Amino acid sequence: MEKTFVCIKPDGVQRGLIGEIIQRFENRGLILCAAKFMIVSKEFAERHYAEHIGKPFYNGLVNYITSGPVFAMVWEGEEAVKAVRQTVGATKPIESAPGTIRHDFSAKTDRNLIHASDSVTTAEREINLWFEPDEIVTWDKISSPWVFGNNS
Ligand code: FUP
Repeated sequence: MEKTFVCIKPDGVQRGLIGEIIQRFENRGLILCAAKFMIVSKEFAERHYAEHIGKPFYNGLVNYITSGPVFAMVWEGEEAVKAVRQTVGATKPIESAPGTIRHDFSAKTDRNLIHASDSVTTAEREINLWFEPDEIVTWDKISSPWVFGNNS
């Protein structure tokens, strides 16, 4: 099954939304494989956001992600990258669909609460950046066949 990387940004942590966000992914039947509560250094933030270097919002973005603790996670499931992005919602909260995390809890792009990998390739890069292999737990969740099972 596919794995994806998710990070609850400092505003999500400060606003007490860790539990709510985890609940939404669990509700979809996704499987938690890794989790880490940490403060991101400037150097680490620059590696994570390397694709955005030079963009007008880059410095602010690095300041934002380093401004307090974050909660980093790996979630697994069929089409986990797409499923998580759908639950997270569009980058700009004002354009995100009702029912998504960004719609339901945020108001502007500078405080959009959460990061999620945008492709399988990005997910692999981000998981390897944020977690050591022995921090990732691959396990059989007994409810998974009731979520990801096939009728064949
Ligand atoms: P997303 O994948 O939805 O988190 O969005 P991007 O990877 O495109 O952007 C990463 C972060 O950069 C966003 F969460 C917020 C910030 N950003 C801006 O501040 N302004 C922009 O125009 C685009 C992104």
